[in-house]
Amino acid sequence: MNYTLITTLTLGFAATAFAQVVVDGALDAEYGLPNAVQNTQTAFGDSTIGMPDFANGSEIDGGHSLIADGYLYIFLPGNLESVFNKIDIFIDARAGGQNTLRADNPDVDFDGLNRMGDDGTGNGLTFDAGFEADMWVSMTCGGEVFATYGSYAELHTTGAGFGMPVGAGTSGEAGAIVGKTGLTLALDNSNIAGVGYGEGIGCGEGVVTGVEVAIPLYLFDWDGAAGDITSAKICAFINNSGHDYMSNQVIGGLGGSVNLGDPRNINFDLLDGNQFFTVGDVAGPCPPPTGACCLDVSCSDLSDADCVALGGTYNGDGTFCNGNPPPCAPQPCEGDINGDGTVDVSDILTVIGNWGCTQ
Ligand SMILES: [Ca+2]
Ligand SMILES: [Ca+2]
Ligand SMILES: [Ca+2]
Ligand SMILES: [Ca+2]
Repeated sequence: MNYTLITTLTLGFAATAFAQVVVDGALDAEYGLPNAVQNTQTAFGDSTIGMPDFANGSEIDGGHSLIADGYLYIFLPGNLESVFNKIDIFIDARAGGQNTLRADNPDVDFDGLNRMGDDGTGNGLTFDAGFEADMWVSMTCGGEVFATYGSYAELHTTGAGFGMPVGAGTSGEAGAIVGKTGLTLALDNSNIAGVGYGEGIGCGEGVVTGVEVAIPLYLFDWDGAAGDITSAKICAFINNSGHDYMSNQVIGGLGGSVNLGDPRNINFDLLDGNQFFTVGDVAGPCPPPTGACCLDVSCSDLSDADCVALGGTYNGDGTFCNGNPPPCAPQPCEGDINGDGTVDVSDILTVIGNWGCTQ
């Protein structure tokens, strides 16, 4: 085999390298500024491992998108915990579709898509008004030998579209999942920055690794009626392994929130702000964690010094101006019966002195 032929074959099989964007789980310059930035800490764990494959937490720190070369590229910085957490991505890119997920969509990923749909009682995951999803793409990862898996399905207005597993992979460009349709997914789980653990206000700015997807635009045109796709709306969130417990990692963000729970009971239209972003959007700055320690907002991202810098007034006795303990306040000792800050013999004597007492 001569060199020219080897080169041709190599290029021919480098299916994850597109003209502009490399689908590898890392941010490309072509994406430009983020369309959305996460504003909520993650209650699904803050990953600290820093490896491209395994992660011990999930978060979506922002959203980037680009339409070029016949593809819709989506880049979602953050982490996907390698316990088969799911990232569910819904795309509204053509007329029609589903504002509330139906129950007769394709059975893909152990029927995980329909697990989010109407169970026959009139529920079903509902998007913001005007967002009518036309496609679902999902990725998961885990296993003793690390692997990633992708799924996708069409979401027809009347249900019963086409769907299929996209395939399996690992991490980075070499581990990208390249489907028979050309749909490509990649993961780089290296991030240890972005939002921290919690349910309060967070900031996902500056994260450059995560989940990356390239969707050939022709996949939206199953009936010849899609027309030119010049923009698309994207809603993405982290879900648990059965697609049946949504985290608080939704993009656009929730502005501080607990995990949302069963997806089929969620109506994004009832939640503040847009739980989606649009190609071409420019994200605003992260919300300042204004007076976090004085507003009863969870502030696990903040040190005592941060809280003082934000205007909190430390009283010097373990409390802030509104009586809240600072985030790093020492916790009461278990066994400190008399509350003097020390577990010692006086606590035992207190117990003995009350021996036999019944309420
Ligand atoms: Ca990339
Ligand atoms: Ca649509
Ligand atoms: Ca993080
Ligand atoms: Ca909303």
